[in-house]
Amino acid sequence: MTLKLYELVGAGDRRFSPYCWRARMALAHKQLAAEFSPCKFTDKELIAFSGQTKVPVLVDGDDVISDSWAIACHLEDKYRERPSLFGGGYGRPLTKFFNSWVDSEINAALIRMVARDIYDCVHPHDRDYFRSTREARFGCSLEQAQAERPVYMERLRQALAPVRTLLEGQPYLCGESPAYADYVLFGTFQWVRCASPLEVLEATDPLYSWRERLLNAFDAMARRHSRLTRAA
Ligand SMILES: N[C@@H](CCC(=O)N[C@@H](CS)C(=O)NCC(=O)O)C(=O)O
Repeated sequence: MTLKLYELVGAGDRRFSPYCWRARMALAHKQLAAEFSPCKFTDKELIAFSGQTKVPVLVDGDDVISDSWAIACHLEDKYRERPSLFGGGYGRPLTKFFNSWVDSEINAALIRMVARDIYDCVHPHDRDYFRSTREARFGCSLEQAQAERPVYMERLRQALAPVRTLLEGQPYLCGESPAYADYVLFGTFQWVRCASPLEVLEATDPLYSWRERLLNAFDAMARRHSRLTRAA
């Protein structure tokens, strides 16, 4: 039975959602083929069967799963014989903590830094929706949010310090090979890479080399996608 992942699509077929990238990388890790079904922000009717309004949504036979964390747990539990996303034991709760930390500390800072750039890359039919919902959330215009970039860049640099220290001693957050915690944070960098010209990592940063390794993973799946927006 083919798995189907509903994922966000922008102008020019860009796939830039950080949460959809988590699901894509998790599927690749589990060596599962899937059909990818594009869904604009305003295509709410396409995913109404899932009982909520956000992507990613995974359809796996009779199972319909929304939320990237729930999708990762579903894949781990249903495909136990395949490479593990969490590594067993306390790997899952610790990864859940990391998932929440990335959402609240990293993604929340980054969205303000690239909100105006994302506006340019969402599908033209989604632009008004994106602007009105995000400006209501930020309490200011997309342009004002993005103008605060230096403040949030510094906040991001400080927040990522422990991750940087870890990557000075090992190639992936999960050790010698990547697993779900790597995909959680990678989704964030892939989001920025696909949606904005902003380079948030310097070439000397251990996070930069880590991101390069993940761009090359699974036959360079993520690198091929970011070619839509970047030369590399
Ligand atoms: N906690 C959810 C967040 C999913 C989410 O926010 N998805 C965005 C796309 S990046 C979305 O569908 N937004 C719909 C909207 O803003 O209307 C997850 O981890 O999957």
